[in-house]
Amino acid sequence: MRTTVGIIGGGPAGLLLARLLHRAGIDCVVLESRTREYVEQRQRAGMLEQGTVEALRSCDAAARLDAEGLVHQGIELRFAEERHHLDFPALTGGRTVTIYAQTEIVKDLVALQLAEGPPLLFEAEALAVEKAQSDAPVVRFLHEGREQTLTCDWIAGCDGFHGVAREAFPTATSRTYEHDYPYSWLGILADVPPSCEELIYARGERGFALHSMRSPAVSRLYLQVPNGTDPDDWSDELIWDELSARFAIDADWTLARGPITAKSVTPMRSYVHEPMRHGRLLLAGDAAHIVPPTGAKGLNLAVSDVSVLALALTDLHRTGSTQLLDRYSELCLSRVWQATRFSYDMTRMLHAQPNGDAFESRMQLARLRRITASRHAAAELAANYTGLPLPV
Ligand code: RFL
Ligand code: PHB
Repeated sequence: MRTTVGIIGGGPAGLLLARLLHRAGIDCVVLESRTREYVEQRQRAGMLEQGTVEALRSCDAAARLDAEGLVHQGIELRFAEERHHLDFPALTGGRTVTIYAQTEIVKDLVALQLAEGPPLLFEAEALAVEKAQSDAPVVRFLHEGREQTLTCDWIAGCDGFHGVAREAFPTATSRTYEHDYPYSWLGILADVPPSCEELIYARGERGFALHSMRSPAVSRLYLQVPNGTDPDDWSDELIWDELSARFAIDADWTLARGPITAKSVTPMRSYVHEPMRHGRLLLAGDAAHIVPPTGAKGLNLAVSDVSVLALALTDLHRTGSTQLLDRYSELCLSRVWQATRFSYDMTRMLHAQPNGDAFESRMQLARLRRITASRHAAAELAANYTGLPLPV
């Protein structure tokens, strides 16, 4: 098989890149190791920056998002038995965020791609990227029981954190930066209308909790839990009791309960791989970087990476210039590091320290008080949360 851009991974990064390239008249093939059902059901992100919504609109992939997405004007910070609303449009000159599940973005992009192209192969597992520094790099992959090769002009490694693309980078010129956090998130989906209009980020001595949602009928909630927690150790009743305790504020507010339909534990990690390009292999999304979910940046970064990549490949296709491609890694990493910093700061500000460090606890409160007392500090949070501008 031969194509112009070989895309490894059919998550949001790979699927959106394929859509953007297809619309620009550049042929590509997407190889996805899992089944269609699996990628369409994988529960993950839900909060989209305005730029992410605009990127999906730009390639006519936002019809259902525009009909069903919930536009939010801000978030609530809850701490020390106080609630504080951050008004994003007022703080950012009109920017908002949108709740629309990653599962739905994936379903929309898969349906478009199967209907309009380019080729999308499920159960096609990339084994390795070879000859990345030549003019004809190759993906070796397994499909329908036999090993095959896809020869490309360019390869996009959109295969997530556990993918194989990153392995093709030589260790001598690669650097990784990592930070693990001493806690995880227990996430649930529940068939109950959200008890809030906007997301609530709650900090307290019992630990962090987040109230999010998927639709007017489905809530998504998270609890800070110790690393290594087995979700089966948490009964539904225990989860609701703990969530109620962490969000407790006054007699006027109660958390509505309902049947829990999914439950899982996610560890928290920051990770950046530099550079994001080696020869004709370019990494995008979780394949190159991971952030803890507190800042809601992972999916949004995947979208901004592929927006830059599509622009660079389109520029090459139209003008023959590799100027943008040559700066791909540098352009993406500037935004990646800002999102890494923001996610780290949000995480550190809101989670209880497992060792009960009293000084750290006071620092968290001081940071939160600064944000709620100073319009300048609140505007800084709002600018990062709603999304910094694309580097191009
Ligand atoms: P993905 O989604 O992991 O997709 C990679 C795809 O590559 C496939 N693959 C391979 N295919 C072929 N050959 C191989 N060898 C392959 N190896 C892997 C995989 O099957 C998969 O389909 O990466 P991508 O596209 O870069 O997208 C990144 C996002 O999924 C991720 O950053 C977000 O989900 C992170 N995240 C959040 N991000 C946000 O922006 N806002 C949020 O509100 C938010 N909440 C979250 C989150 C992540 C969470 N978890 C579970 C980690 C909440 C949670 C709980
Ligand atoms: C979600 O809706 O899954 C979500 C929202 C905001 C976050 C993390 C996850 O910070």
